[in-house]
Order: sequence, then C-alpha cells, then structure tokens
Amino acid sequence: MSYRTEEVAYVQPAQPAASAQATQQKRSTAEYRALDAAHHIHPFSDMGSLNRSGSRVIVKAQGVYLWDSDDNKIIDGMAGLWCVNVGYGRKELADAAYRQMQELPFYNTFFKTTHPPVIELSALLAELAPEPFNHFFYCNSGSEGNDTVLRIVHQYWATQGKHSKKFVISRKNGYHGSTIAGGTLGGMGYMHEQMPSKVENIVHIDQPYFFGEAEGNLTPEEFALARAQQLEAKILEIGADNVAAFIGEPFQGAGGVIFPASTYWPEIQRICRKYDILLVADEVIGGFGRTGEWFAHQHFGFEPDLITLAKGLTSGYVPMGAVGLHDRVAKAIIENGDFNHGLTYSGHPVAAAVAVANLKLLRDDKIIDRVKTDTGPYFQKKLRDTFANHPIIGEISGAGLVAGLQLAEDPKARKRFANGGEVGTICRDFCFNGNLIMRATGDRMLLSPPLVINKLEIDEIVSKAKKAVDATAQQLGIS
Ligand code: PXG
Repeated sequence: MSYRTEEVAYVQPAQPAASAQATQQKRSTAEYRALDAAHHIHPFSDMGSLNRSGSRVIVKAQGVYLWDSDDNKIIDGMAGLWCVNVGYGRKELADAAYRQMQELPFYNTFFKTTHPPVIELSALLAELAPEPFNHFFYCNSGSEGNDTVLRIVHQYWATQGKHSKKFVISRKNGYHGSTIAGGTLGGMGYMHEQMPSKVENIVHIDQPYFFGEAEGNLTPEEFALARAQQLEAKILEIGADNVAAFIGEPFQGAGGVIFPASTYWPEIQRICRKYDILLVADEVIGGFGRTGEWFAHQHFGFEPDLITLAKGLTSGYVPMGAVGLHDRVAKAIIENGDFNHGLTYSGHPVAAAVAVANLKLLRDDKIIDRVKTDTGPYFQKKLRDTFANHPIIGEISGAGLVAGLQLAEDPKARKRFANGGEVGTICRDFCFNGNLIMRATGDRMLLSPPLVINKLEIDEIVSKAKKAVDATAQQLGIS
C-alpha cells in the first residue's frame, strides 16, 4: 500500500484565465500565495508545509458554489465551515448589513443601553427556539459562547447557594472551540498538548462512537447507553455536590459527525436531572436546521438548560455567537444582581441585523422544512444507496444535511485503517482535485452543505464523493 500524505500542490497556470480577471481579481494566484505565505498565519495549520504548497485562494461564491483564483468552480460540501446555511450570495443579508451600517454601525449594549437590531433578534430567537428559551446573551463566536456558558453556569449555582458545584463534564473528541476554555472543554488531545494552561475543574468522559470504540457484541443502543452511564459514574466519583454541568454537541461535528444511538441523550438527561446538573447542548453546528429541525437537540428529543449558538445564526456572513438560557436559568441570572461578563461586540447591531435577515429567510423560505421533508431524506438515501457495500465505507452517519462517511479497512468487521488519518487525507486530496469540498476528520469524510442545496447539486456532491472514495480504494489496492 502506498500512502500519499503531502499537501496538495497546485499547478500554476501561465496566465490567469480571462474569466477570473472578470471576477474583480486584482492579483495573480502566484502573487496571492506569495503574500499569504509572507504575512498570514492560518488557523490549525502547519505553516511551513502550507507555504511550500500554497493555499487555494477562494475569490467568490454563489449558492453552493465557490470559485478559486484559477477560475475553478468548486461545489461546497461543507457550507464554508458548517455555517453558510442559506448559501452564498443572499442579497437579503447584504442589504441588512448595508442598511444597518448606515443607520447605526455600532453601539454597545453595556451601561443601560440597547438598540433595535438586538431587540428584534432576541424576540425572534425566542419565537423560533423551543418554549423555555426566551433569553439570549451575545458574543462573537462559538468559542466565546462556550466561555459564556461557563460563566452562566457558575453564576447560576452561586445564586442557588451551591458554591461547591464547580466541575463541568465534557467528552473526549468533542469540539467546543479554541479559546482556552473552549479548548479545555473540547476533548481534542492535540489541542490540549499545545495549551499553556487549562481551565480548572473540567473533566472528560468517553464519546458515543460506536463504529470505532464499541467492543464485543454490544448493539449500538446498548453501547450508547453504556457511554451515557459513564456520566453517572463520573458524577459519583466527583460527588454530585461538586458537579455543575455536562456539555455535549447533540452530534459531534468536527469529531466526525458522530451520531449517538437513540438511547444516549434520554439517559444523559435522566442522569443530569437525577443529580441536579445543568445540561448544555452545544448547537454551534447542529443549530439552525442542519438535521432538519431548528435545533439538533430537538432531533434527538432532549431538553437542555443552555444552548450555545453561532455559525448558522448569521449563516457565517458576519461573526456572531450567542447562548440561549432556559427560563429557569435566566430567572436566576436576571434576579440576582450583576452578571460580570460581556464583550465590546455583544449584540453588535450589524451582526444582529444580519442574523434577523438570515433567520427570516430560513423561516419564510421554508428552508429548514425542506431539509426535513425533502432534501435531507434525499441526501441521506442517496449516500446510503451509493455507498452500500462499498469496500472501504464502514458506516454512514447523519440526518438532514449532515453526514459522516467512515473509511474502513474492513467495513463488516468494523476494522479501521491502522494509520488513522492517512487514508482520510488521501481521500480529501482526491476531493480537492475533483473540485469538491469535503472535510476529513481522521478517517471520516464529512459533508454539511448549504441548506439551500437542490437535488441536482446533491447528486453532484455524491457522485464526486464516490469518485474520490473509489480513487482512494484504488490507490490502496482495495477493490
Ligand atoms: N462548538 C462547536 C460544536 C463547534 O463546532 C465551536 C464551538 C467554536 O466556534 P468558533 O466560532 O469559535 O470557531 C465550534 C467550531 C472543523 C472546524 O474543522 C469546526 C469548527 C471550527 C473550526 C473548524 O470541523 N467548529
């Protein structure tokens, strides 16, 4: 078997294509890459290696398509970074930002002030979110959302006089952001290794990853139940009086689109209620329609006390994050004096105006309804039909417009490839070269396209994904 793991190198065209120049291109690809390499440090990247191969320069987008600086048309199977839910190029959002920038580009929400966009957004979120969520706190990202969650959880227990409730339980291979608190909450070992210090009182339990971690003859339901019961064991180990909250993504996104079996979340909820522990759903990826429900916890049928929001809140057009508070938690925060937390841009008027336009589009164009009844089921069936009995596909997880494809050496025996991640990289490179954006997490290939995708575009994604997976199998000598 030969593996190819180096970064994708791009062939430089002698001249930029004429139509690329027509798309307001001011520099050649080579110039962009040279400047990027000279001055820009990318997130989560090996910059030495990236600068040698050069980044792909994305210059414009429309609907579900991107164009790079060499005028390649690329289908975006990842909605940017799990966020462009309404697709690219929606004038409604651009107009909202333009109008708001002229009217009131900035004002803060500290010192007894507020403004119309943040008021409209809060009222709209209360209408769209499940019944007990009527209050929202704003920030600029999912990471800050989870930092805010920790502050709210801490303040909540202080107001209840339960000062010893300090521990937060999270999961290995969960992702909750990259601030120090977000990174500590997340269970990514490679991030922990590079952190100068961690937030104290955060501990992790195992994830509900059936394909990769179930041993013996457990069914997916039995396995998920056992993994949920690790929460109870951890609470008993620490002492319920010391545990403040449990946080989890309803389905793990960056961790590989890991969908727990139906037994998981009801058991987590039962345990949280039994020991009086707040349940936090990190909805940064799952929120705003990804599974066909407004929020992913509705798909799994549980009721959190706090929800973290970002990404699809503005469809990524401008940065914004938020935390939704269950009435019970909100009441405690509201009625107990100062809550000493806030950011300059909490409830930024331009972001709030864009969020309102985005949410109205999702609601009034029935985009989420379509994911639930039409495009979501079509996407899931198409993937499952296309990859049925494929020699290197072990499972397909997902619902609505999110999916994870497990690459495996022996799908039936649930045997993963020995060099975790290398095969995913090979497949990712084939996708790249085939003008499909598909993310690789280890040996899981992930799809999360804009929610406005139509069936023809779904066919294009699935057929390009099939070509990439076939080419990967061929390169590995597996047929
Ligand atoms: N929670 C969840 C569940 C996320 O997926 C965050 C919090 C943090 O959000 P911000 O806005 O601070 O990035 C995320 C972010 C990937 C990838 O490679 C995923 C995320 C971010 C960057 C890369 O899949 N998710």
